[in-house]
Amino acid sequence: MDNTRLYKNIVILTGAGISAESGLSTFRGANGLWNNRRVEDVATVEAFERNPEFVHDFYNTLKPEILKAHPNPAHFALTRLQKEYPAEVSVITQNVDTLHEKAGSQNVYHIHGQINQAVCLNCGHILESWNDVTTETVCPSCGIAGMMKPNIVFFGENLLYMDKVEQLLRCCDLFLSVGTSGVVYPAAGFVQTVKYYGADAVEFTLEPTANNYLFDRHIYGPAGKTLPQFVDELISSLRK
Ligand code: BV8
Repeated sequence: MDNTRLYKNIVILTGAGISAESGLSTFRGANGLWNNRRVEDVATVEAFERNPEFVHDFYNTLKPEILKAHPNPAHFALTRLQKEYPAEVSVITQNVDTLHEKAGSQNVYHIHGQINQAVCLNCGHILESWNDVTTETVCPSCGIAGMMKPNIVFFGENLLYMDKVEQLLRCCDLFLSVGTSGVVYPAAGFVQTVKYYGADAVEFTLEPTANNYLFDRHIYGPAGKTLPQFVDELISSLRK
């Protein structure tokens, strides 16, 4: 990997680890969200059909903590990269929090959905709300009650923005994967796609991940420290 290379299309994939230093739990690490509950009971279509109140309640309880969280230096490093590096810089996030937007990032694609959105299963309207959404919530567009689902991509559901994502991955020449364990597909397979198209790929996590053999470079440590340093290196390389 050549640090002085001038990149044109940078794609960053983020996961729960980039929000860890903002105080938000990851899924599979120590006291992860999935540690004391079965994914099948919360984040699957069957779970929602079986017990929509339980699933709504799970996400409603996460909203206040996510709403009050602040972006950390890792989020701000990506915003700086977008502002100061002469390339198309896109953020594909698996996270349902809005910390990238709070840090001022543009071109953010929430492929697993967003906690502050619900979708009407009757008419497809997207309701933006940090308040509780329940089985009683009336859709402001079609007026039907009880058809709102958290706009979260459950296991077994297709991801959002995949046409745009496929186009970004094909044109990418630098791929950064930040704070993701590389176990959930198809996001965990994005690195394979960008490598096929000749990109350089760098992974930022705390420890080796499930798909780490596919990356050219591994930078272990808290992204709040490692990512600002890396962005600094990229921007200073412009002046060489
Ligand atoms: C789909 C919503 C087509 C809920 C989520 C068998 C084999 C392979 C694949 C499959 C299979 N069977 C089924 C599948 C497909 C399945 C899948 O991948 N399953 C896996 C688990 C085996 N995928 C799907 O179903 C996807 N859809 O494929 O559609 C289809 C259609 C019909 C039928 C079949 C297929 C849908 C996937 C989306 C599921 N929804 N979340 C919610 O968010 O509440 S997934 C969930 O995991 C989150 O979105 C999360 O973002 C994602 C990944 O987790 P991570 O972000 O990586 O978090 P994690 O805790 O795991 O790791 C944190 C990392 O950060 C660690 O590496 C750690 O080291 C690091 N870290 C921690 N702190 C820091 C740090 N790094 C840096 N600094 C720090 N400070």
